[in-house]
Amino acid sequence: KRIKLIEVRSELGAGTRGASMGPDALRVACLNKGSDYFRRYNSVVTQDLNHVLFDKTPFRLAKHIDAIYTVQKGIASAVEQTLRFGEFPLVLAGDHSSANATIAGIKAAYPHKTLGVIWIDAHADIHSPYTTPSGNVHGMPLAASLGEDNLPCQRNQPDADTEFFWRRLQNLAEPGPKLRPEHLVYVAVRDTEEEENAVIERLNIKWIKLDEFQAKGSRRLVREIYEHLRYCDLVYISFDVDSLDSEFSKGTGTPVEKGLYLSEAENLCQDLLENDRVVCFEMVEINPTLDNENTMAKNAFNILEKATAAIERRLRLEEVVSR
Ligand code: DIR
Ligand code: MN
Ligand code: MN
Ligand code: MN
Repeated sequence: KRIKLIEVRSELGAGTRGASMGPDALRVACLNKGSDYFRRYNSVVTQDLNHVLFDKTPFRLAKHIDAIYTVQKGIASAVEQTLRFGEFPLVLAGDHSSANATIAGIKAAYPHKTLGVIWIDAHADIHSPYTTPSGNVHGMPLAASLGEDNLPCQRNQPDADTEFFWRRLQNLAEPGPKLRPEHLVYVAVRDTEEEENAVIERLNIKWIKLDEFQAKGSRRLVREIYEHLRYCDLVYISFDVDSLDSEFSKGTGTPVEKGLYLSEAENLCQDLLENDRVVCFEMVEINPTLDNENTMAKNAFNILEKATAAIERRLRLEEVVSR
């Protein structure tokens, strides 16, 4: 079993331009470090539609949601095909709206399995067009995967076209919710809106804050996370680089203070990825146009190398066992 890189050069869901160059920034960090990472793995690049950014979008409450839907179909199908081929999809994406498609792709490959999601991010990304303060779709992937609109907290009235595409995202790859709230775990989330806090509370979503992580340490927390996800057959880990402290994450659209230290993120990803139920890892939101000396991608690349090494150790182990 091998790792396959899936590069998503889309930034349509972000509020700031430049995240589509995130995968390229990681490549540059790799070259400067003298690593052969990007030579070791095959990669596919999914279709992007970034040219629509030059047009004014009619979707004020979910900007470019029509093009995002097309992009997401490509991502879901690449993830599904990779899994069906027996490979491990490692997704390097621009903006985080991609995660709804990654989740849909995993569910399409394993329709009868229960999926758990570990969301490492400064943000909860659980808005809908009915609650969004910004209209940026990268703040919505989890609501789409959960099939959640959060109508009790409605503050916007999306038009029929927006609702049409929002339903398409919620029903991507196959109809119905892909994820149940009890199978979602937040780590390092610390910048949320009222509407998000309300839905997190109503759905009773597990939320591990930074002080708890730091008090217990990575090992123990990872054990607790997998205990919480004990009924899940498969696990997907989504890593938004703004989970890192803003000191290390200048090159991302929305840096937030009081986040993970580099070594904490490395240990967390490494420990999480040693679990044999993990079928996919994703890293998102690197924006080199906001950066200085490509620091964000250099930091993220170190985490990516550690995470990948943990996946490789596991895949080798599984090979020995199955022989
Ligand atoms: C804010 C910011 N919650 C929004 N979200 C994200 O616009 O929905 N920033 N995901 O990275
Ligand atoms: Mn995010
Ligand atoms: Mn199907
Ligand atoms: Mn974020």
